[in-house]
Amino acid sequence: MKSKKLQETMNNQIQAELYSAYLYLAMSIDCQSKNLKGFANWLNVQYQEETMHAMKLLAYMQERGAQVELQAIQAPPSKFGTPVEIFEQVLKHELHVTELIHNLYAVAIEEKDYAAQMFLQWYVNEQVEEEASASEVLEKLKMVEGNNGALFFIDQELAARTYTPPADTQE
Ligand code: OFO
Repeated sequence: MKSKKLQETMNNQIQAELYSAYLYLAMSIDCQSKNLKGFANWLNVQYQEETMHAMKLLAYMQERGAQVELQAIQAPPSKFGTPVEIFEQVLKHELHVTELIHNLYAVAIEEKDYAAQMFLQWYVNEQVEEEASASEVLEKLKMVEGNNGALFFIDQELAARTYTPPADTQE
């Protein structure tokens, strides 16, 4: 990969994905401590997805002979509030990550790196799903706010989520 700017922006994105992983892991720990085990599971799966997002970028950079430089990852908060507040933060964070991905894609265009553009389309699509899954849970939670019985059922539903690595990252 020739462009230093693109390498730098990809390195920044690896950091952002690892921070996302860290953030969702912290949210998962917070939910577990509140006995919201299904929420904790959903967020733990999200943590695994984010780690995969970082590793997929890292492997791509290595494949292209780019210089991978890992950066410091800041500590996430440890308390996130109610389930509605948690998912508001998840959605807000995903909207922010979408902006970062769009910016990275724009750099690949600016630097005329056509291969990177093809590769990054996966992330552009993935962000559509990331936003949709966060919104779906948030909307459900808003509908049942204050109803603990309904919250229990949502918790059970979220307990069923499992992590499936994308086909190209499976061994
Ligand atoms: Fe990696 O998509 Fe969420 O942050």
